[in-house]
Amino acid sequence: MNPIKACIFDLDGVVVDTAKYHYLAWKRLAHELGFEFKEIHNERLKGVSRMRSLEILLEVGGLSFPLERMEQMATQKNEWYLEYIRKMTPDEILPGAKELLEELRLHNIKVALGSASKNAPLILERIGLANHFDAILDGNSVSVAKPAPDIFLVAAKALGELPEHCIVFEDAEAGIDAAISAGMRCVGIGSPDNLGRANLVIPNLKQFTYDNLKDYFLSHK
Ligand code: B16
Ligand code: MG
Repeated sequence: MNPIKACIFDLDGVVVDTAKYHYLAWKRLAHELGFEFKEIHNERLKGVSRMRSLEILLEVGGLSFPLERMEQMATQKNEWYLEYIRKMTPDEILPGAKELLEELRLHNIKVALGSASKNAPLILERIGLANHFDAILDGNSVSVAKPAPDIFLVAAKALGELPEHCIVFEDAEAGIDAAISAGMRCVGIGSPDNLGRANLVIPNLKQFTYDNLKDYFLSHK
């Protein structure tokens, strides 16, 4: 049985709900381009990089543009997104996330952030959790995004731990696939309908403890 030495947390959907701000900003861009971007479409953007999100959005609108124009659009969307996240407060931390991070460190389990977002450091600072991680890896830390395993592999390396000793907490299919490719065990946060490939799926981190983690992973292969 592999021990648990480190936990790697995704940000959006696990620690905070920034998907709603991404949605507002993408919706505004779609509106300017003359089509409607619905909440159901937004599901496809969870966990994927900014440029991949834009590709999906343009696919929904049936539009295509040269790369240079797409880069301008992504920059514009990010400026709108930043208007929202600059106003975030610690009240927006999802239930149970801060408690679990603190409990893990108390038991000498290392914790890292492994997010696709290039805005992760700003978000952590706004919600007051920047000092709760031993390492912070974000969209600037790797050149290939989830579902590639890179973000989680660099996080394990930054913590000085082997992938098989790490547990990933993820809310997106792309993130679960990234964890599996990295050779890590993972907890899906959300529904087994789309996160069924995770070892364990829970609805949220509310009242989820280090004991729950040990009970599951140290008694299952
Ligand atoms: P940014 P995560 C992801 O965060 C979001 O789920 C995804 O919707 C977003 O496109 C991606 O970050 C990039 O974000 O535009 O801020 O760089 O779930 O990996 O923490
Ligand atoms: Mg996420």
